[in-house]
Amino acid sequence: MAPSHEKTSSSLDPKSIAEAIMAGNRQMLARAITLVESAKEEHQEKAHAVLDICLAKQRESMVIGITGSPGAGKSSFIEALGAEIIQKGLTLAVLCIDPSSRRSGGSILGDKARMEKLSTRPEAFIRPTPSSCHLGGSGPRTHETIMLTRAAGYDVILVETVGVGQSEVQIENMTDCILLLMLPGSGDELQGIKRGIMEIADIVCISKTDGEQERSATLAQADFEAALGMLPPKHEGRRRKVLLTSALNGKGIRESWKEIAEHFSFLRELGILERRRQEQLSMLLDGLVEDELKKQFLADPQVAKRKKEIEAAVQSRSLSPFSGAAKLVKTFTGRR
Ligand SMILES: Nc1nc2c(ncn2[C@@H]2O[C@H](COP(=O)(O)OP(=O)(O)O)[C@@H](O)[C@H]2O)c(=O)[nH]1
Ligand SMILES: [Mg+2]
Repeated sequence: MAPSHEKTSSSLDPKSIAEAIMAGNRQMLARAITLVESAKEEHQEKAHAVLDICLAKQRESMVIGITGSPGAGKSSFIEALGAEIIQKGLTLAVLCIDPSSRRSGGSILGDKARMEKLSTRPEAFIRPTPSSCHLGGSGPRTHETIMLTRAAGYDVILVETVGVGQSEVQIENMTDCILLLMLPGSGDELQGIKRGIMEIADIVCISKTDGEQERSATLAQADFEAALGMLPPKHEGRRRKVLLTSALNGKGIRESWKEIAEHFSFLRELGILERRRQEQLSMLLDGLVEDELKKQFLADPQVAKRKKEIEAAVQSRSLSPFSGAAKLVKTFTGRR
């Protein structure tokens, strides 16, 4: 028999895995995340069983999205902010779901290197973008990973993500606070920023405001404040701040944490935090049901066959897309 420390998550039952995670076993947490990210059905089933247990034991954890374009300085900012968080006596998990890391290959190492000090700290757990993304696996399953890290008891969970496209909505649905990192730029450049990402930000930090950038940064700060002022408030009664930061010399890092902590006090005092989390779970359920239904529908051979016929009928204008869609869905539901 293999010594117990060599036991892989695949040789353990879900209950043992969940208990090990909740007892603070980091290796087991890492393995469970791998299980969650696996595309294999048997792994998924097991992962779900682990999640069922873990969901009942969620720590309140502050879940914070750190978002911004590639190169904005997110990883470096997290390294600096992480040190501040640990100094406050809190434990920290960092989840990186930066899709640009995938595209450029080697930069996963880059991210880890940028969190060099943090990655050696026992208080910090760092999970870079999974390699399964390269291998055509399921890709990062951030919701599940957050649930596992919350069960593991981390006080703070930082999620590094590029704020582009669909991920905007996703990150909004799984975090309590979104910190947007922007490079110091002029008002003209500001026009190019997607409105969507500004709308979901709770805190804006202008990064790399050291050296030659120091002076232009103050202008950028005013521009960003003006831009935020034109947007409707994200939470009534809470003004969104724009801070000047530098991961290089530590400027604004303490203030950033202070702002995050204040944001959480605000959410807690008004009962928003708990309400949001309930909503997030419902939204997750809805989304998963939708995905599953779509998957089953599209995988159905009868549907595939009928779809061709209906499509041809629609294209030849002998059937409207409206009646066609109703017919096609009926092929699926009528048999159940
Ligand atoms: N001068 C300066 N450079 C920085 C700062 N933060 C990050 N950088 C540099 O900007 C580049 C991108 O940083 P990184 O943290 O990987 O950005 P990410 O892609 O958003 O995670 C790296 O070369 C960093 O060394 C900063 O505060 N000041
Ligand atoms: Mg990065």
